Amino acid sequence: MTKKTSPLVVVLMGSKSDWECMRHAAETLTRFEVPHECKVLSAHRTPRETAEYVSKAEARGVEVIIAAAGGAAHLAGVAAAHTLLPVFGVPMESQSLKGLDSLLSTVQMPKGIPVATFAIGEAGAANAALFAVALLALSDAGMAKKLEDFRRKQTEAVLKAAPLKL
Ligand code: RP5
Repeated sequence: MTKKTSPLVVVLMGSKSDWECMRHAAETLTRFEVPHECKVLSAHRTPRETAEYVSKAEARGVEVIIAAAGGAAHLAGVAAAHTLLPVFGVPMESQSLKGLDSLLSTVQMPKGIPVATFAIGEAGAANAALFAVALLALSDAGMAKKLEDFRRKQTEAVLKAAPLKL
């Protein structure tokens, strides 16, 4: 977390083994000074604790839940079932199917309980955080300015790069 204020965004992950990837979400939130909390809870290994934690998030002032899991990745869907908050799913790359299993498990939510699903792995982790920033920026002019600056610098970096010799 960047500051000792209550978290606006939760980065939930199914296992400690997801952290190496999900730190890209946390680092992005830190860069934008978004108060956040990172938590390991599993839909199948700690089902009761997951339900309890997610159910209480909105009352704590959380506005977005980012949920990452791999394999039969039901964490984001389970989280979404226990809250009205927007849930962003990040599929983790898995050993056997390279994250295709995680992607399909996360994205293919039946009608009624949505999970906004991002790309597999690091890009998804960072983009889920950027999307959370965009959502917060709708009601926070300071955040909108930071996002604008980030986009501008990103564009400048591409344009400044040395031309490739093709
Ligand atoms: C999922 O199972 C986790 O989200 C993780 O991506 C995957 C493997 O977990 P570990 O066996 O490494 O704890 O629940």
